[in-house]
Amino acid sequence: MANSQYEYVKQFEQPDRLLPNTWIVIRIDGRGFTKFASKYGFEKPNDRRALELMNAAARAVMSELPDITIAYGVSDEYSFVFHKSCSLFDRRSSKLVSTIVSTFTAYYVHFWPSHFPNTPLSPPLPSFDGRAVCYPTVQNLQDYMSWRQVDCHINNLYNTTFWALIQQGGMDATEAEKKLKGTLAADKNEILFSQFGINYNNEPEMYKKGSVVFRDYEPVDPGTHNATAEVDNMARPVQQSKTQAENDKKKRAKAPIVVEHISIINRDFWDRRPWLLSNKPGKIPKEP
Ligand SMILES: Nc1nc2c(ncn2[C@@H]2O[C@H](COP(=O)(O)OP(=O)(O)O)[C@@H](O)[C@H]2O)c(=O)[nH]1
Ligand SMILES: [Mg+2]
Repeated sequence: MANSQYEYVKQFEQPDRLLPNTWIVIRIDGRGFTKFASKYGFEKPNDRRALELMNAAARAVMSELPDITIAYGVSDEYSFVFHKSCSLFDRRSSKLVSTIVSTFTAYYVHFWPSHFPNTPLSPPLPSFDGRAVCYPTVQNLQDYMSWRQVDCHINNLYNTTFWALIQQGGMDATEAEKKLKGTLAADKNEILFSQFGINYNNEPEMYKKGSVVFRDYEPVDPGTHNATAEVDNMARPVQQSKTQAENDKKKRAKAPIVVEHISIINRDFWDRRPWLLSNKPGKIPKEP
C-alpha cells in the first residue's frame, strides 16, 4: 500500500482486545423496550410471541457463529457465550459486540412478520445495545449464567403477582406496588394462590426459567468426564490440525440448535453436556 500524508490517522486506532483464555460473554439488551412493548401491545407480564421472536433471532445468531457455545435469554436481553479457546476476530471487543448486535437485530426484524403477522414494524425500529465481559473460570461463567436465571425468576415472580393484582384484583399500579413492597417469594406465591388460584409452579417454563440455546448432541452420564477441570487447566487454545478443525466445524453445523427452558443453575445441566465447556462436538443424536 502506498504511503500518503493521511496515513498517520491509523495510529489513532487503539487496541480493544479482550483478555485471552477467558470466556467472553456478549450481553445485548433491547433499547427502550418498555416503550417498544407498549407500542406493539406486548401482553403483560409475558408476551409469548415476543419471547419466541427473541429466541428465533438468537438461534440464527448461533447458527452463523459456531464459536458461540451457549446463549441465555430473558425479557429483552440475550447473553451469548464464546468459548475461551475462540480466537475469532483476534478477540476484538468492538468487532465481537457489533457483529452480535447487528446479526441479532437483522434477524429480529427479519422474523418479526412471522411472529407478529398483523402488526408491521414502523420507526422507531427495534435496536439493541451490547457489552462484552470476560470470565476467567468455568465457575465464574456458570455463576454469571445463574445470576441471569435467578434474575429471571425474581422478576417473573414479581411481575406475575403485580399484574395479577392489577388485571384480576382490580388494583392500580401504585396499589399493587404498595402491596408487594417488602414481600418475600413465599408471600408472592401465597397471594397468587389464595387470591387468584394461581399455582406459580404451573406457570410456563419459558417465563419462569428463560430460554437456553445450545447445540444438542447425545447427553452423557455425569461422572464420565471432567470437562470443567480440563478446560480450567487449559493455558491456551488446543492446537488442531486443519482436518480436525474442519471435521469439528462440519459436526457443529450438523448439530441441531435447540431452545430449552431448563435450569442451568443445576450442575447436572453442564455435567450431561460436556461439549458446552470442552468445545469438542459430541455425538449427533439419531433421528427419532
Ligand atoms: N409487556 C411486555 N413487556 C416486555 C416483555 N419483555 C420485555 N418487556 C419490556 O422490556 C423492558 C425491559 O427492561 P429494560 O431493558 O430495563 O427496559 P428498557 O430500557 O425500556 O429496554 C421491561 O421493563 C418491559 O417493559 C414482555 O414479554 N411483555
Ligand atoms: Mg432494554
